[in-house]
Amino acid sequence: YDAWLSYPKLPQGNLYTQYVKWCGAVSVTEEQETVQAALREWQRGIASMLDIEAGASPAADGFSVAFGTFNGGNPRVEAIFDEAAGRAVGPEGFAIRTSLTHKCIAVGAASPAGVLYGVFHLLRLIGSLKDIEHLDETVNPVNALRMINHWDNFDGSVERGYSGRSFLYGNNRFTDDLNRITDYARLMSTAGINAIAINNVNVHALETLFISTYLPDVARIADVFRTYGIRLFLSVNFAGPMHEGEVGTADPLDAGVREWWKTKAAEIYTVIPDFGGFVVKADSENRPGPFTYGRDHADGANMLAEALEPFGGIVIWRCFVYNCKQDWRDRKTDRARAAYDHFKPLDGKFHDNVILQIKNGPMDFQVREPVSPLFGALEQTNQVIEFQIAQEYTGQQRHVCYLVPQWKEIMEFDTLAQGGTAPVKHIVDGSLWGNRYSGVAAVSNVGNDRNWTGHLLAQANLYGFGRLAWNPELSAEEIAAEWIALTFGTDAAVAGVISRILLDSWEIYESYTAPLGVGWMINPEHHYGPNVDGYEYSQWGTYHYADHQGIGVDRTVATGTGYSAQYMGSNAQRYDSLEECPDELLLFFHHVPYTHVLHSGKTVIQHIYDTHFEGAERAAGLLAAWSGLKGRIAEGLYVQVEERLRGQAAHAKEWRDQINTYFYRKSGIEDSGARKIY
Ligand code: GCW
Repeated sequence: YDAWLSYPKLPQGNLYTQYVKWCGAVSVTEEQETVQAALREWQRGIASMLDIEAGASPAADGFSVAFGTFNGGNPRVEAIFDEAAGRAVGPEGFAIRTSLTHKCIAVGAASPAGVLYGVFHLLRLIGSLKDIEHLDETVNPVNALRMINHWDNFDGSVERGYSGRSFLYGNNRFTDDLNRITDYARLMSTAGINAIAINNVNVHALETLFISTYLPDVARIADVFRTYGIRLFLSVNFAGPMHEGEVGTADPLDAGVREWWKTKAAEIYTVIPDFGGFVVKADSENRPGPFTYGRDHADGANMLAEALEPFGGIVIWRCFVYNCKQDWRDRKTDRARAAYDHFKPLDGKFHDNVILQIKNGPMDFQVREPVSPLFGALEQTNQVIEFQIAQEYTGQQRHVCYLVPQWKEIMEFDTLAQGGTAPVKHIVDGSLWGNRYSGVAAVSNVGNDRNWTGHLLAQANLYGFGRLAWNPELSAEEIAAEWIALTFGTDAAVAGVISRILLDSWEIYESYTAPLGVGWMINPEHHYGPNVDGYEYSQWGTYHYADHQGIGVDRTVATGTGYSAQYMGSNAQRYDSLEECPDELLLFFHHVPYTHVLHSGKTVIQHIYDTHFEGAERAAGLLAAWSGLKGRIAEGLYVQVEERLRGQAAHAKEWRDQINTYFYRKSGIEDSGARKIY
């Protein structure tokens, strides 16, 4: 339950002695609630890790820790940081410095939230056994918006939730358990999150009333979040004005509709003065939107933006827009093209308090997809990238799949925008185009399960997302190491095993599921488990086109959907070319015979067999590796992961067999290794 705020007890030794020396006294002078929350976190952490109380008065030998805002009146903070030091610290950043002269480690920040981030930074250093006697760092978050999207419904269900039910609502009521929400806010803020949308983007009837009838309940959650530097957002129903029967249309150009939204915005800000804004899924998967009135997404988004602008609110408009009533015979309509086709022509038409939220890939959070070509294509539009921490298509938190390496790869992808080096990370952090708003968002993976995420190891994705959003330069290894130390303690052998499991897990999951970027091959609706043709004849535009000769989607310019041309320069060329296309995305871009030879030297069919046999074996290996931890970590933690890894190993075999058998029968080609194919 405490996750990365467990603060495991540290081993005796030189560093332990060092920590005890410095941390026995703490000086905080501000009453401000966020600074006080930081103090509570500090005292909790120190008591648990070091077994000492951090008292208010300096210890006899004079060593102490002090923290506060630069102008908050804490004499030690003010003595240790001069004005120049303060200037280097951004609105949410902090400086941390060990002063031997003052015998004080000071954390100074421009804002209370910065103090909280800084204090947790120091706790993290201690929790990972780092020296704290020579600190001198200034740390600012790279991304301004670091956001979590909940897909929680008012009835307590969670769309694509794999960790129990919602802890925000149940039975169409807001929860009374503000303690859990407070702990959630602690977890989120210490991971660096500063914005949370609390309800599903599919806004149903009652949730439509969150901006009216239920506003007081929403405000109670916003109060909790505020203490932890988190702004609350709501997903809204584009047809809201009609829903309440006050206006007969939701046409964004209708004066009455515009007035309605303005009034709503004003009402919201009277009770939640720091309200973040709206998240909107419109004209997507049967949700209402501006298309009904012959208007476009810019008309829709701008209308809401005008209503929020006077209060500093923003509109986060999702780009997950595509035709979900397709016919598999139609080879020209391509879901992958949709986001770009819809939004590229609107570049520059959005108000500057609108942010487009773009899923990382053109399809839908598959284990492997190319990066959305909208990144780099929108030069005059604020944008955030949307990841999915919830493992909808990556094992649903029954399989371990540490997603930070995938997110890193996406952030590093060079879009070649402006003809130069333009990785996704520089687009979403706003530095490439100098956007007013920018950042990173992700769909949450938490629920009311005791351990928050169902699979204990899925906590690493939640923590990892926050850390990566804060600083995309952190490596997947570093993030894993931090999370492991904070959760399991500092035993190096334990860390080695867990780190390996995490870092191998994405590749392993990919290897026994859908091959070479083709995606899907899952059971319809709930999306769990293998079903090669599960989506092959559906309306959702998710096909692999496997027949007895070959497999893959032709997205080339000459003979396919032309999707490859949505990329820039050599990216377009590389994907379009059968010779140059990277193996892992081959079937995303090309339809090839099973005998096509990959860069790896293997045929496509042999690749499928090999990866599936190896993948299932490696999944079993994860369980074996974990078994080595028995007795070395808390039994409760050990057992829950063991149970999941056991399930994964068995399920990976099922994947292996379903996929291999299907393609063996389709292709009629034998496995060169003559292994058992059912
Ligand atoms: O990934 C798909 C999910 C839907 C989801 C949709 C979206 C909230 O299967 O459950 O709806 O994407 O992102 O809007």
